[in-house]
Amino acid sequence: MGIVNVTPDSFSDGGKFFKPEAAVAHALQLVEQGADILDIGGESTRPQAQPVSEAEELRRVIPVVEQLVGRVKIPISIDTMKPAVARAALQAGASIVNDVAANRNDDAMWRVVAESGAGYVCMHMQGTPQTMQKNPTYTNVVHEVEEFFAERIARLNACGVLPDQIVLDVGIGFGKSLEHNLQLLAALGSFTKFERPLLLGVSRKSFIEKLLGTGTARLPASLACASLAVASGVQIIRAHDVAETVHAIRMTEAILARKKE
Ligand code: 7PJ
Repeated sequence: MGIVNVTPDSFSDGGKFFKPEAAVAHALQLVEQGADILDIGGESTRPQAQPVSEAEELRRVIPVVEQLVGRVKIPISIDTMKPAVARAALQAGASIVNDVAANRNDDAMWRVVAESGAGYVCMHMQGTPQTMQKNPTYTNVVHEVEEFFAERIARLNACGVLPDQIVLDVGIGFGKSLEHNLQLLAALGSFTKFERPLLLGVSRKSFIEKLLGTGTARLPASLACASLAVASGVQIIRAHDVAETVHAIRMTEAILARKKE
């Protein structure tokens, strides 16, 4: 899943692809590099990012979705916390809703997903982007994320979202300390028990520098996580560096295919 940020303030490539034409050109480049899904986002969810109005988010992402739909064959995902943005993007031809705010309480987003039959990425977050990194606290982060998935799958089903529509994501960096992130990465295999595809987003995230030191290049460690994730049963890797990530995944898969049972 290649990341297409249409934002002026995303932490890693903020501003670069803010104009629709630039975002579309970047997305097409990610397709050439081997992306199987494009994830279009118009609101930064980095810690303490300022919320974006619905009108502004629609203005950012809908032209990009519209232009890509006619030009790429792969599925387009909309990275949004807003039901109205999800609905408009699906109407424009997107087919997956990537919901980092799946810990919400109201069901408006889920009704949009149920009505459309779209794919739905259910990501775990403790808190909100504004508060999540203040003091993330868990008794057992792996168990708590598992409980969250079980509870959300039941709630989604009650809203008419079928199990087949759901992808699960532990939400690395969303209300998690370095230790929490590492424990979740070590336990990725345990989330396969839900028998749903797993998605992982680690690309260029700040926990890498927390472990390895400030100023460390983030790509090598991102690739290490991607490889480990694939070996643990994760099917979708959300990445900025698509060419490099595809190579890391292909190598991992080639080795896994030769593993003796
Ligand atoms: C994730 C995401 C993630 C999913 C972002 C960033 C922050 N969506 N959107 N999973 N991260 N599903 O790219 O670092 O981990 S935005």
